[in-house]
Amino acid sequence: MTFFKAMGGQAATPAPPPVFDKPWRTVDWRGKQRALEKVNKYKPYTEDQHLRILLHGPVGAGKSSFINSVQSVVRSNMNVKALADHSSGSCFTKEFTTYNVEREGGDAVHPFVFNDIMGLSANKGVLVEDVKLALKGHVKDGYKFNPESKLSEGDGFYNSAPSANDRVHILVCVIPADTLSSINDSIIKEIREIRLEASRMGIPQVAVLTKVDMACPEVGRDLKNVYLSKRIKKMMEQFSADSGIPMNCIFPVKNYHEEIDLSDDMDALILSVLNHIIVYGNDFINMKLRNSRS
Ligand SMILES: Nc1nc2c(ncn2[C@@H]2O[C@H](COP(=O)(O)OP(=O)(O)O)[C@@H](O)[C@H]2O)c(=O)[nH]1
Ligand SMILES: [Mg+2]
Repeated sequence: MTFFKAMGGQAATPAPPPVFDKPWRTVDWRGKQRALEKVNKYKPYTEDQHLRILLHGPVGAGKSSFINSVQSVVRSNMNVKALADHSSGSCFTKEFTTYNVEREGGDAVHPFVFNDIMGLSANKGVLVEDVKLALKGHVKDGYKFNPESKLSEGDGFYNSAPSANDRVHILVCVIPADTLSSINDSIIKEIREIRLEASRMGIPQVAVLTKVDMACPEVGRDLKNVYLSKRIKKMMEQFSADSGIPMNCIFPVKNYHEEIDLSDDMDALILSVLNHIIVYGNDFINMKLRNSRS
């Protein structure tokens, strides 16, 4: 690496290194089993309750890949039901679908579910109004989002009496690190709008910054560099400022996309965000439960 360049006989200032001396957030890279146990032990307070996690974000951000990754990590087995779209740019996820996560062994499911909403995009994504309906639990499984008009109350897919299981307990914004800087302003505006609506309902929110392997060469080389990379930290700070999501609720991950075997480093980051999602989402479930009893 050339740190010094001769310029008119004078040495130029050395380029600052792309990494910090110490990681700015700690990750237990060897704590996979502990993190997995935490996920496995999770049980909502009431028996038939489950925690509904709604993912939203631009098309191609890695929402489907994130669900796939969670399913793989939690089962300790690569998930072959590939939901991810390989030709990014189009809206692959068109129907509102609830995804279960199987327990290891495959004979039972975890008490948390995902919904992967069709990507936001400047002109043909899901309407913000529909996302708001989904947050409240008004959108039934199988509904095909229509970018031109919102789901109306008379529609067969409109759930007029959502149960505690139908409503969303945590909103997860998924954004791609590699193309973050070129995300359209109108998409950022939509993300803010959805976030504000969720805040009004008291729904907690986190953001997942995907594709960190593609956004920084140091991270691409070794995922353990994720909290050493100045570039990734800067991206997270910028997104935090733009979206209003605090830094401590933003988590970088690398999703499974081309790997054929599980990797402990990838799992550590995926399980870290999943455990935070479960804790925040469960707090909201309990808050709702207290309110309904008082
Ligand atoms: N390198 C890399 N590629 C990813 C990652 N996450 C997703 N991808 C790829 O990005 C593309 C879009 O992902 P997808 O999950 O379909 O995005 P969605 O539209 O938000 O559901 C796919 O080709 C994935 O394989 C990641 O963390 N790193
Ligand atoms: Mg998708």
